[in-house]
Amino acid sequence: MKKVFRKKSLLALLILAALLALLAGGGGREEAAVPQAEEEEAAPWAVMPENPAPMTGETISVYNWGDYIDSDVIDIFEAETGIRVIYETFETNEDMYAKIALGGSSYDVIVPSDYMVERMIQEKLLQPINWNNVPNVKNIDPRFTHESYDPDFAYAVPYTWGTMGILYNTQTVLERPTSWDILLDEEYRMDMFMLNSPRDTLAIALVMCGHDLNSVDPADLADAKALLIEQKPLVLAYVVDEVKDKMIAGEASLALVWSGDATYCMSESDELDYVVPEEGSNIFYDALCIPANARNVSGAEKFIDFLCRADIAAMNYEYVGYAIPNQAAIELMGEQAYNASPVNNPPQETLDKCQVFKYLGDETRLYDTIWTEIISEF
Ligand code: N2P
Repeated sequence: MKKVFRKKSLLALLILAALLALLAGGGGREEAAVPQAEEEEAAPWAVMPENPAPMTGETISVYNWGDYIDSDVIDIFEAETGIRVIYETFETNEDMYAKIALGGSSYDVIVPSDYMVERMIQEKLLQPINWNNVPNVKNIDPRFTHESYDPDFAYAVPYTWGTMGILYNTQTVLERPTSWDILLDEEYRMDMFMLNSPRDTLAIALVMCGHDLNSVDPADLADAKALLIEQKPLVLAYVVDEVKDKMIAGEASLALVWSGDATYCMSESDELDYVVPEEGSNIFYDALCIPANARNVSGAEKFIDFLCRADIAAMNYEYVGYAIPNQAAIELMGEQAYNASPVNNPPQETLDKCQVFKYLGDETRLYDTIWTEIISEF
């Protein structure tokens, strides 16, 4: 996967080079001509240290979403600290939770979303973070801290945020969709992907039925279930990370996706666009947390602090593509360039219609049962 914003970075570099050339040569001399654009990308925000630290034998174990970090970031961390990162990925909050709650595995850093942070705090599966050891947390915009899922800002460092919406192919979906209803349009039979993620997909079905996306009313959920079963003949597949390559390859016209994945797809294909339908959607926050049973807490703190560093967060943003709460990184990249993305910087009226998932306590089981029934129904 290449850097999401490579094209933009290259453009910025060219403009800078042109300005420098003008300043240096007054425009007259041959050798001050604008340098040719290199094939490769602009200089990254952060670079590998020239003399990597020797490996210390210390390790940290990180459990993150798929496609959710630039591997260069991990390499630089290892080279700067001598701490080796053992890295594993998951596709949904529920998969990650099941693994941690079963207790068999121990991770030092995990990346749950809002409602899952809330659940894991309640279930004592996370430990409070010692901010003295994470000084770069000062780079996080305070508008993203003290959220409802971690009101005391004690357990979770906001990493990314985004919306859920529809990624669509402008060659086959000729009018920009405004409503989620397009996900029930017979014209797109076997021509759409849905998220293989119970909370996300059920939330959209709830919204399509006119219900609250945090509803636990069995009648509302029965409506959502009926809608998703009715929709099944239109669905080519329920997928998570694979949706990106499939949409770029033009395998379907529509997909329910997270905004950062849309950003990536749109950087790879001019035929794709993203919309948050007018009925509203989910806004999510994914956060760096230390599990209660972490083995290397000090290593975890170092890694989280490293990810909060402005140059590292900027570099990581350009790879991952999801909106970030790191104000220092945004300033480094240029606020204007960062805000230019309508996908990552939606208008306020869109945000006003988006809601955060709440942890639903025991009712979560109802979601899980319904989801299994939907997926296994033919
Ligand atoms: C990245 C997954 C994004 C997580 N592949 C959405 N909460």
